[in-house]
Amino acid sequence: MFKNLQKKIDKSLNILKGNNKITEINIANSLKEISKALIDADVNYKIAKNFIKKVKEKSVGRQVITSLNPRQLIIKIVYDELVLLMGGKNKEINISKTKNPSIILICGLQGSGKTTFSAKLALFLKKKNYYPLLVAADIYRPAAVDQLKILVEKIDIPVFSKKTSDVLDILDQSILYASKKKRNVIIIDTAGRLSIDKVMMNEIKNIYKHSNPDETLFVVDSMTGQDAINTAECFSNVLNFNGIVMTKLDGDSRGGAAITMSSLIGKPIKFISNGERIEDIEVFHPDRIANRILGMGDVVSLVEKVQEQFDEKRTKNIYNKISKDRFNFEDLLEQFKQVRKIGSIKNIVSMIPGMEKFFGILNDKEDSFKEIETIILSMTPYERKNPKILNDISRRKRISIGSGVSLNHIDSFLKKFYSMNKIMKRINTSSRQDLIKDFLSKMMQR
Ligand SMILES: Nc1nc2c(ncn2[C@@H]2O[C@H](COP(=O)(O)OP(=O)(O)OP(=O)(O)O)[C@@H](O)[C@H]2O)c(=O)[nH]1
Ligand SMILES: [Mg+2]
Repeated sequence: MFKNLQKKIDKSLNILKGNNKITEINIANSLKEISKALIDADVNYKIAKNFIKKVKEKSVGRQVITSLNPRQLIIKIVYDELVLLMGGKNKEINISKTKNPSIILICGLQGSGKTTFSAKLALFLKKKNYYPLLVAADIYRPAAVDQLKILVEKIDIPVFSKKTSDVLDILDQSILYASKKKRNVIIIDTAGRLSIDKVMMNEIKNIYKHSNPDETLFVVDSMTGQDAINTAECFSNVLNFNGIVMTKLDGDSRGGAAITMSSLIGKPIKFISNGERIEDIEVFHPDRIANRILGMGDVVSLVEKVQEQFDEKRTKNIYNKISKDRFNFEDLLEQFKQVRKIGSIKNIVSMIPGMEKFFGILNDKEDSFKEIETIILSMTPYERKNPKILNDISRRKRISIGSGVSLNHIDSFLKKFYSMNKIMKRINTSSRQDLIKDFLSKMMQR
């Protein structure tokens, strides 16, 4: 799924490798390729164009946090836009907590995968400790009942069926059956229908009204590409379904429909069905799919963490402290903690080229991190807030004994801290983040 798209996007982003600033020129080619990749994946041209426009707006001129490179930042921006395009947050299936049984209605075109999905959903819900009952409400295809029974025979989920031409009667009977068998969720598998077939569309409307479902899912075959979107649109004009199920995403589907469906129809994709086995069902999480499409989950989470660390407010605060000579040991400790949050130091360095500058010629600085931390933790709170009082040798001696760090090391740490503070105060830099990073990196050097 999405393999081709992923390959192409990866290639387009690699154009940015080696650049250390985002400019309109250096991302233009990259964005052109991303747009092509989306269109090749069957994303509608207008959507692809709009997508690129948004990515461009968010990236050009944006200052790259120096520990990130433009490629990483663009990956994050593309990722965010993809998540938004796919509907943002995952929307869960509605199952009533009060109504017993809760009713789920499955509808869609012929052959879209309704019956297979109904069985998959039953297993999915069983694993979530529900007691589902499948209802065969396809009165036109006698084999449909057997198909359901075969699908679920190994997983011990009952199927309700009845030979009748009255589909509403099946619904009524199934509810009675469910309460007798202590089943708390009913999944109604309906016959396939075309949106232009008035009789059949009327039937589904009646089923909908009569069963008053807590959740109505529209099943659509992703292999039909743009047509999938058109059918969903037609159905949504007739039936107010809550969510979409995209099936056959394991096949030759290029994925475009799955990417654009929810923004075009205005309803969330709730599940994807990606295989013929009954276990092949997945809750649709836009963020996870975006990760899959980009194939760079580690970069995305890294950028998120780095952005969080260098959030503007905190940076401003530290900057103010440094420039007013009020940066103290507690602040330093806090900065170390923030850096640590990003992950192990070695990992950071291997993942972000810019970080190396941050830590200087950093190989194994974990030790000096620890040593500084130990020194600071051996100070009294008052000392941490007032670095200058450590001029007093007796205090330094006490800290040395408490921390087990030699007086020499403590003195050299303090010397650096005082002089860095002085220098930083005077430096006129355009980037506050650079200033703070330089500060920390100098502190790490011995
Ligand atoms: N590869 C693949 N095949 C699927 C998937 N879902 C369904 N199929 C296959 O698609 C065909 C049609 O699936 P059904 O579940 O019978 O579709 P339906 O919508 O119930 O069909 P009708 O009831 O005739 O309208 C079957 O051969 C399924 O095995 C899927 O996610 N991946
Ligand atoms: Mg069927």
